[in-house]
Amino acid sequence: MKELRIGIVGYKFMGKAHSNAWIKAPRFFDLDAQPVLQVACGRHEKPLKEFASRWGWRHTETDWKKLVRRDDVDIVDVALPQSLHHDVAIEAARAGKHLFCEKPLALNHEQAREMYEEAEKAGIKHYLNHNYRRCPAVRLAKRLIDEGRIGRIYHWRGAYLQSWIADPSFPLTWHLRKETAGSGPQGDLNSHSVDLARYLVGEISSVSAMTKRFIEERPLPDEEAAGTFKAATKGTDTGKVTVEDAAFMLAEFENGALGSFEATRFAPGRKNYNYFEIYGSKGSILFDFERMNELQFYSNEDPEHARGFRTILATEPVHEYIANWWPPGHVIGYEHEFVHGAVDLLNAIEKNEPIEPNFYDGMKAMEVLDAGLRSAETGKRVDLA
Ligand code: SOE
Repeated sequence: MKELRIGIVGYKFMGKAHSNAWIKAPRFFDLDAQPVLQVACGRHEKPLKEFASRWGWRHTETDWKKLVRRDDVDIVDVALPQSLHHDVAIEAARAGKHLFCEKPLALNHEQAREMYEEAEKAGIKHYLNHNYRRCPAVRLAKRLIDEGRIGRIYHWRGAYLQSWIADPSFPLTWHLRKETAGSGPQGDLNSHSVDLARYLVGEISSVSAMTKRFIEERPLPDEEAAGTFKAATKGTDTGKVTVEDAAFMLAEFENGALGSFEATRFAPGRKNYNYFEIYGSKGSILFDFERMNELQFYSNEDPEHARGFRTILATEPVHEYIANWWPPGHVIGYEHEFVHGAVDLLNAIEKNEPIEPNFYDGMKAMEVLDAGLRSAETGKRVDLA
């Protein structure tokens, strides 16, 4: 069987999620090409070797420039902080490698546009991993919308709320510095919500936003313990936080719908509350990632005496991706979305078909997110081109 050899850059949270996806994809799905965990790349040799041996990567490389040029790599998997996406993805595209890239696509719209243009010029497949699009319940939401069951969409209401930096003693990790993260929850969390809103509702035409920073200074992190949710501090030195702590945005869509987006990492009790509601002329949809196997659906077409939100457990074989997993009611989880992304990219390469979201979607989302930050700065509504 044909092989598609992966070279992954990055070995932390996303490195693990992606490795698991490449391993599971051919076990649960019929593929025309077998993914091979060929090379893992990271700057620090010891943890890199441990990662490679735990997940079964055949080789290691400590310089990403060498990795992207290797003849034994067909797909470069960018599992890095966003400040590194631009350079790695562009070099990989120029070397003719297909791309599986973490979100948000880049630090800003300009970088994202360059990445999209280079990827298109190179003629490679480029996939941007907004994993929540590949949740079967979200696919069901899309299906209900496409079938016309929601009718004309009036409202998008999105909230992506977390709490992992609410403690002021949480250190100044890369997520809290503009040069490494680009922005705070606007890029980290609203990028997911904007992607879902573009997928389900349509293109956004203007935004108006407010952002807020609650904690100005934080202790410096212990470099070895830079893990996302439990990073440790070193000493008593502090540094300035340079991104927002919360970003709230209103939006108008090209089809006339109105939307709201709330993103914060200061919501105690909310762990990974990725939530949206869609209201239309014929019905409504509600999704809560922490109940990711379920979709709430209300239909005006139900008999009047039986109207009310119903909970659909999206674990039947008719629900996208599910037939490859377990029997009905045997629920799936976060990591399955990554497997679906890996499967879809491998198939897109083999069948030479398009895949979404891709760098175009990342560029469009980044345009909206940047416009939101500009609006927050100037206090004015910003129209998109
Ligand atoms: C941290 O906020 C984070 O890991 C995001 O970076 C991810 O994109 C999101 O899926 C979960 O939370």
